[in-house]
Amino acid sequence: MLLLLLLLLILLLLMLRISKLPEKVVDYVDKCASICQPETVHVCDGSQKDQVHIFKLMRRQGVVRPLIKYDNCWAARSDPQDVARIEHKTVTVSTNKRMSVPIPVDGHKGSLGNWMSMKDMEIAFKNRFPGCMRGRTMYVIPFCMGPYGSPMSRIGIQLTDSPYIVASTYIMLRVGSQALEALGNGEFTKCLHSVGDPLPSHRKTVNNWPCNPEKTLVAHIPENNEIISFGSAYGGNAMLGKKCLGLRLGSVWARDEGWLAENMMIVGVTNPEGQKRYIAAAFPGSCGKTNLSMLQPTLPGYKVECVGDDIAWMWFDDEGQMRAINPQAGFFAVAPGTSNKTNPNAIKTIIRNTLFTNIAETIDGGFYWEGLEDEISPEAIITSWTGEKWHRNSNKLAAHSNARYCVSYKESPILDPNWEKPEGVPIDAILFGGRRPDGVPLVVESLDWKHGVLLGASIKTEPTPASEMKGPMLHDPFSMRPFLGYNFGNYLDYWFGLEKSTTSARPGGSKTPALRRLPRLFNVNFFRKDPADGSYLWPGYGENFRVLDWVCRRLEGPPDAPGAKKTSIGYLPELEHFETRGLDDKTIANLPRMLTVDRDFWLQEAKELQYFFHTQLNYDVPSELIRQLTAQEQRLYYEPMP
Ligand code: SPV
Ligand code: MN
Repeated sequence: MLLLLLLLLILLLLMLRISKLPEKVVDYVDKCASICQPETVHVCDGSQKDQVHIFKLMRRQGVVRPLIKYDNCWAARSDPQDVARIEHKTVTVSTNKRMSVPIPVDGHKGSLGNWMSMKDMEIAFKNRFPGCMRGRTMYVIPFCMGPYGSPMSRIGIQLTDSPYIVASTYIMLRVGSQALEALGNGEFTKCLHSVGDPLPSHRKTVNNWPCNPEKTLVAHIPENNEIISFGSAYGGNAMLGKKCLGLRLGSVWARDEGWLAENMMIVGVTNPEGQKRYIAAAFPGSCGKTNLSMLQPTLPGYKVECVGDDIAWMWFDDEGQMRAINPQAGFFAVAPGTSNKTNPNAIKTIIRNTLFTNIAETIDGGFYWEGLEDEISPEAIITSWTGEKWHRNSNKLAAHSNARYCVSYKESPILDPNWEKPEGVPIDAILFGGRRPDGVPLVVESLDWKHGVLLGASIKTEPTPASEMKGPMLHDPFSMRPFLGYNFGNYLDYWFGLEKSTTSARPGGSKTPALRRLPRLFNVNFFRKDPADGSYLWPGYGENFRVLDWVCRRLEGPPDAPGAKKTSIGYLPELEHFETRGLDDKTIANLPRMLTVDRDFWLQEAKELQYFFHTQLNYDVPSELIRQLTAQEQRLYYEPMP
């Protein structure tokens, strides 16, 4: 009897907490709770108290350990089977396959997205979710993507049984009561996540990191405004606001409503005269997007400030100016390679209030990973990400190559003062790029908008540790290959079409025609190698600022203004207009090689791109894309080389 009363009391308390939620949210929570059967439900209110509670709980459960060298920093180790985004188990679910993915030419495997039918999704759901949270707590995370008060911002409700995901989402997004206030009676994205390991566990839990790699599935259903994820607690598989809502659903809304949801960082660049420009850049993973967003310029008197390192939501305002907000509020960035040399601002950011995953640790409670060799004593005692004693001559990585730090933007010493402005920041240039050891110049400006879309569509790179993809150079158009929520051919057409459209379109925006002032489009390559010895021709990191400087100076005049030479592949910097003050002699000697057109390379590249677009996009290849590619090939054949 006493037990029954106690149970009733707990139920009443739970209902009271849940009843603070809007009715639609309560319905969603009720429905999912009755399927997943968690032991309890916990609503994340956004308070400091709630965040402290989650970390205490994780510590008690052995999910995190404190890194005592710093202030409120924590380290988690995942199950080694759950360390990255699982692209082949990431799907878009829709009633019509071609709406979601292009159908490749017979005999070719599609590489631009995976599709699942509604029916198969229903089966997959029934096979995974009933009872999946037994013995665990279901957390209700109301979150806002984008600054509060921005007409661009979106609300989601994530349900999850992973305290680690609660803690990470608290850092990455705007979470809690304020998100509920912003929601009011409006629509929200339903985000259901489970690690897929009900208690008692059916499998051996490793590192106190429950997961279910055999049954992992990350599904997006744009028609239902819904995301469903099972089996993984890792980053983009499990923080459903991030790539799932921010890009995959975001790109569908963007197409329907006339804006852009892109895999881009955003920075403000100020010159010594105080003139400021904002630039966005789309690079695939591990190409230095985060480093560029926090760059410490080597040129004196200049300043770079960070608006975003990962995702940009962009639109044209009523004056025709492109504007951008960062829908996220935290970094979830690759740790290895981050050091005082490569990214001093990141190191300053991650010594407080940071959650690390799969890093190595020093015995005095510090972080360690590949790239920090010169910043730590050779005698330091290090434990690797797998919990083993580690030495420099161990033949293993100390940290996992996709080890991450998760920290709020508020900790960044170079946060842009406008980063949370509801009206966003004005974008005047967009950079594309990847890791290209051969042929691709350090920087090139597109001949015009359509040629710029070709540059974006042609992004290729070496595979990143953030995905499970391995192998040679990968095509990653607009760096959106793993992140687009609809047919890639239609997406490229949409980009081409932005040039024509004159109406500013955004949710709640004016529909009066205004001529769009299109941002200028560039391709950059900081990873060119010397074929003779495989060494990089360009020093990278802080020196990449020289490229931003050239881009900013280009924005002061039309594309054919002095400072660049027109070539068949776009406008290349004239050497004397490229800032080389303070650059080392070897790099100065390498520059001409990095700023010329390698005709043979580009002719070969044209063939390879044609093959890729034709086989992958097939019926959905935009005619304009083929026109641009053919025109470039013709120019390479017939135009004199400068
Ligand atoms: C990326 O892979 O681009 C990320 C990390 O930002 S994840 O959240 O895992 O997608
Ligand atoms: Mn990313």
